[in-house]
Amino acid sequence: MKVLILYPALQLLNIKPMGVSMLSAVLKRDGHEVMFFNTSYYNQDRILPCASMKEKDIYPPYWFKRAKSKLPIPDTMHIDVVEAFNKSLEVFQPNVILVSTTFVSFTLGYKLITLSDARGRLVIYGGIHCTTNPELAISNENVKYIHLGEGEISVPAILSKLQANESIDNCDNLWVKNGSGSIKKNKLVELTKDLGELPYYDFDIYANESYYVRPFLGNIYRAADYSMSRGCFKRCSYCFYKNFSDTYGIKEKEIRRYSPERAIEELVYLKERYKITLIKFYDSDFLSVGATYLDKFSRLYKRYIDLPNTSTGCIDHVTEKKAKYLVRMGCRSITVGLESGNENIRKRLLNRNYSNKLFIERVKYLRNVGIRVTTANIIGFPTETRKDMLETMMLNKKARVVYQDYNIFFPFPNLELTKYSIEKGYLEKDIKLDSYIYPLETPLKLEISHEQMRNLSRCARLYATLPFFFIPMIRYAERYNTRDGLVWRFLRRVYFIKLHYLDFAGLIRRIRWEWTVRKLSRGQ
Ligand code: B12
Ligand code: SF4
Repeated sequence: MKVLILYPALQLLNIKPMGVSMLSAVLKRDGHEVMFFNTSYYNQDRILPCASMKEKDIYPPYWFKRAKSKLPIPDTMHIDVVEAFNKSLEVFQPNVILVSTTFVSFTLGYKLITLSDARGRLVIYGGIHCTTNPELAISNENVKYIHLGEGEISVPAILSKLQANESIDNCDNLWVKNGSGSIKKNKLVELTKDLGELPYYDFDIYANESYYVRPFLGNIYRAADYSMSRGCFKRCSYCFYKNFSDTYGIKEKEIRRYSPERAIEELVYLKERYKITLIKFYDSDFLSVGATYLDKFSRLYKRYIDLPNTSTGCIDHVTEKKAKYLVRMGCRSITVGLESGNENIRKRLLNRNYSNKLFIERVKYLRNVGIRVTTANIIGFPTETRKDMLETMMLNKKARVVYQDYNIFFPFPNLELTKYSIEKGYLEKDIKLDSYIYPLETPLKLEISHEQMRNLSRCARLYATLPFFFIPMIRYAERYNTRDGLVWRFLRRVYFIKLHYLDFAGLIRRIRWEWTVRKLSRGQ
């Protein structure tokens, strides 16, 4: 059968989505033909949900100038996405269209399907949004099929029904809307127990060079996006994983993982087939891996892969031992989700139980072996004040975090923290969330105004990175300067000079890294 996978990504996103790479691999293993369509490589004006997005105000480009200039931009950016999609449909003539969605991308995908010639075709929506918010997803007019949960077992079963010209209305993991509007909710299949049974990720669908090219620590690499686990030890109140694990009855500390040998086997394959020079591990929490596993994995990695890599994880899972193993496997940088620097908010609201002291100590473990630490932060949680938000920046500063991202909290429907926000009056119950731009706008009613929060978020990296004597100027830029203001532009320039040209910390990091490698090779 011919399957078109639609990935309705918003921004120019040069990732290879892992769910899609896996679905494609599973489908090809069963002899199906796959075409991939990514909206983010086209002009999206016709499908963007609100005006400010059309004005290209989605992500603050002023921070990315330097990096962007090095990335190849696909030459399709001027083409209308609906036209391009119609052309793909005409050329490929798919039997079924699979739309892979998160909350933000669902609206884009739905609009594209509605405006395009796909309207009359068989369309199945799936992915994280449909799994977390099935009721909301299927309530849209013209959505007949949605898929919940993982697709490795259920999607091949759906395809074989289609191939045999049989109805798919009884297939596991599917919710089906009938003509009368009633919904048939089929049962969920169990999750794949042994990840080792899965095929290798399929990157053949990513023909454009932009999917591979990544700037990293001043160099350009060909990157593979990889994950060797499913699941997470944590149950953060703002994350889909809490709902997912409740649905499947997954216990805490239960993570499905490839064996070290299986992961290495696949990485060797990917490295050779796609001429990979950098691995990006996108596991929910790469650091949750045990020390014994990491010891073995890092030895095999050093022997058979030996490529620089970067990963994401939770800081409380770092130990001194694991930090050394990470260096052995060539890890140069780790992104940790700090989210809030206020201990009380982190523990009480977010379900993240560690202290600021522990955060600083564990960042130090990584810094001591020469691994760069970057953080993902969120401001604008319910109850949060400007002072709390500043604490996040100050904790980053205190822990000497090299680089940080700051998003404004967005209450994805059906999550614990969203329900809390409604219950406590921070969020209206029936608010239309997709008219707010994620992650730049908040639908929450907070003590701090929306504009003030956006200004603070614009200045957040300055607060966290520049020396203390700049603080009065930053405060001025936050209060009185727009992003074209003179003081703001001056500070931004100082920030870039510090980050890129006066990077003494980077120099020390490199020396520490080499030192650790030497110590490890001497068996210390
Ligand atoms: C890794 C990750 C990323 C990586 C992705 C790297 C990559 N190359 O894929 C990066 C950092 C780039 C990223 C970016 C973003 N992410 Co993210 N990310 C995750 C994370 C940790 C894992 C997702 C994953 O890959 N899972 C493994 C794959 C195999 O599963 P999967 O995608 O769900 O696919 C399976 C099924 O869903 C199903 N399936 C998928 N699509 C379809 C379609 C059909 C038709 C069918 C039948 C089945 C099906 O089959 C697949 C195989 O089993 C999750 C949290 C978590 N623990 O899951 C957040 C998460 C998905 N991210 C989230 C968000 C918000 C984002 C961003 C918007 C953040 C930002 N500030 O920009 C962007 C958006 C990217 C986009 N265009 O959509 C949210 C989404 C919330 C929501 N309700 O929508 C999550 C859930 C975290 C959270 N806060 O709850 N993310
Ligand atoms: S640590 Fe990350 S993936 Fe795990 S529950 Fe929290 S936000 Fe979700």
